[in-house]
Amino acid sequence: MRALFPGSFDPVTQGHQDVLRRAALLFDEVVVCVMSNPNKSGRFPVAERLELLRAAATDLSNVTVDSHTGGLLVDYCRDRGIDVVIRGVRGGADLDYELPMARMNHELAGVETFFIAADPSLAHISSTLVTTMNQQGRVPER
Ligand code: COD
Repeated sequence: MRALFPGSFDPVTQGHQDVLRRAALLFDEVVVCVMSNPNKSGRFPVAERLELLRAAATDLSNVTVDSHTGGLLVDYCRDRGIDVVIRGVRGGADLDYELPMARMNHELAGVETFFIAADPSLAHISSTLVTTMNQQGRVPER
């Protein structure tokens, strides 16, 4: 079965990579796709996000990298015969955000959402935190 892991990936983090690696073990094919979240103003150009994603996915042979910045996620799925969307869940706030989208994607196109629980050691990592640390020239010790 083919699955889509959509995100802003602005930039891709260890948390995203962990979800991607675990999804790649479960599904025949995973498309990881940079999409635009209207609630977030982009930090990195899409081309740069794609480059970082490709580097993160080099050792995952069943993963392909793509971008889609116009139209709905369900249209992307429908056009490519994708029935499952993968999302990572760090905690309750993620679920509150994800559940209405999951229900809507199912209602609109029968697309199911597969939730992967964040690794507790990576659950605090976000693109925003990583960017702030990098801007300050700081690298986490582990
Ligand atoms: N550990 C585990 N999972 C994590 C971690 C972590 N440390 N950090 C992030 N994640 C998960 C997130 O919960 C999410 O599931 C996924 O990784 C991607 O995260 P982000 O922050 O890069 O991406 P989002 O959440 O901003 O997603 C952007 C989308 C556009 C995909 C989303 O907003 C969406 O699906 N919108 C629906 C509207 C639509 O159809 N858009 C289409 C635009 S073309």
